[in-house]
Order: sequence, then structure tokens, then C-alpha cells
Amino acid sequence: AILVIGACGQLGSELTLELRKLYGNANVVAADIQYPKQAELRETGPFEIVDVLTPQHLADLAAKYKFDQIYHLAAILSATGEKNPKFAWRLNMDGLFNVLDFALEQKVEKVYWPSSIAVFGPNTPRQNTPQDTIMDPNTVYGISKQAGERWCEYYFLKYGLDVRSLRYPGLIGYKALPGGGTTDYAVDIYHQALAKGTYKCFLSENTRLPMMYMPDALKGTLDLMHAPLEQVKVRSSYNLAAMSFTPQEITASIQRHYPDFTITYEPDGRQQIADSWPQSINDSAARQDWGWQPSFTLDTMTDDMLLNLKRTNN
Ligand code: VAH
Repeated sequence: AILVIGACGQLGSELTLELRKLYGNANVVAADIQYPKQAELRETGPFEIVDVLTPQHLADLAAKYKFDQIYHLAAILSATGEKNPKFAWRLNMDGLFNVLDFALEQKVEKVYWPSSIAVFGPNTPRQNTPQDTIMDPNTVYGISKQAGERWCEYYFLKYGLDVRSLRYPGLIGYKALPGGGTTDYAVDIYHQALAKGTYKCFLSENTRLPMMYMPDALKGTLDLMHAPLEQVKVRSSYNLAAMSFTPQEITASIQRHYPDFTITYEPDGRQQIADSWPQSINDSAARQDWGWQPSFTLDTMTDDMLLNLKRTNN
């Protein structure tokens, strides 16, 4: 069976549904700290309450299921992490250790753990950021992702655990609201365009950030997890990219459908986080090693997002 920890999150909820389509509903166990709001998640397969800080919860699951893959997605994201630094560090790091040790004990075949462009910091080259470069993250989330990458590589090199990881850009999807990220303005803006015709943006208009539409993130994750072992040459975490845009550019993309849509700018504390991150990412290693190739552009993402939000809102 496959275990998805953090299955109620923005990525987890979509990845769980995708895995169930691929591997069969009963073979994908969704787990999170609370029950899912999304009916599709509740009704399509097994769900278990798991606090990843309680190893006994994981041991109890091993009595019920034989896991051959684990996707460990539970984490506190950048903005929320800055409000509660010690807890964010504890959940992101001790949660990872509990899952890595559980995977070793249970001889799990493959583990997936997401990293982020948040591992880069103010002194990282901001254009076309290389796979291997200066990393001086200054958010707890970014520090925990940088440390987590080191530990995933350690568990692979020392214990042979097949852990695989991607440094996601900001992820945008219509199925689940994100929780506490800095890039989440790019999800909210679509909801507000439909609901109110205007959006108050918490980042300034020229804040360029690497972003990716959820279908591309799902494709990249599954392509990496299905790649033969010898193709996975990076065991910290692969840079992954699709597009970069500013609030002004996504507004223009939305205005192709809603010419009267307006945006106002009121940067808050998240502006400093965004300013510490790269503006574009070099993902040539992922393209060379296991054939990564994104499909969506800003405009085709906008077309798909608005179409699906209108459909699900009615
Ligand atoms: C965040 N969406 O904003 C996450 C992601 C690159 C951004 O890590 O914290």
C-alpha cells in the first residue's frame, strides 16, 4: 500500500487522488492530523488520523497495512512557520525523522519528501538559480527544508533508503486551498477574481516568483518516483521549474477573461520572505536525469483555473 502523510494539504489532497487513480483506491492510505473536508478524499479510499510527531501512530498503521511507498508531505509552510518558529522546526524535522526511521524499520521501498525553493536565501543567485549553489535560507521553513535535504541524502547514503525529493516552486491548484504559504496569493487571486472582481495582494506588483500549476507538480512528482533508481542522481532535492511571474502579470492574464478585474497592493510581512527567494530556477538536472518537462504556461494555467473554479463553485 502507499501512505500519504499530510493528505489534507494543498499538495497532499491532489496527490492522494492521483495516486488512487494510478494504484487503486484501496491501495492508497490517506493520513493527516484531522479528517478531510474534501468529500472526494473521504469517500475514495482509506483515511487514518496520524500525528507524525507520535511514532506510535505510524507503528499502529504498520499493523494494518504493508507500505511499499510513503509520501511525507506534512509540514508547516513559510509564513505560518515564522509565527511559530519552534513548533515549525519540531514538526518539520522530528516529523521527517519519525517517517525516515519508520520507513527503514518497515523496509519501505521508496519515500517521497518535498523540499522547496525556500531552501535558497538572500545570497543565492536569484536568476536561473543553479541546482548546486549558495543556500542561506532565513525562514524556519527554509532552514528545515535545507536540513531535511541533508538528512534525506544521509539516509540514502548511510542506510540505502530510496528517498526522493523535489524543490517545488509556489504551487497553484483549484482543488484545495493552500495553508500559510507566501506564494499563496497566486491561488487566492483566482478565487477573488470570481468572487469579488478585485484582489488585495500582500506582495508588491513586481515580486517575481517561480510558480507551477498543480498538474505539472503531480506529473513531476510521479515521474521522479517512477524513474529507475540509476536515473535519480540528486539525493538532496531536485530543482523543479515551470514559470515565473509577478502579481502584475497574473493580473493581466486574468484580465484576458475579466477585463474589469482590478488588483491593489498592500505588502505585508510576507514581502520579506518573497524577496529572499529566487526569481527563476534552473531545473536542467531534472530534465537531463529523468526527463522533466512542464506543460502549463501562465495563460493556460489561468484558463484552466478559472474554468474549474467556475465549475466547482456552481
Ligand atoms: C510557501 N507554498 O509559500 C510554499 C512554498 C516556494 C513556496 O514553499 O511557503
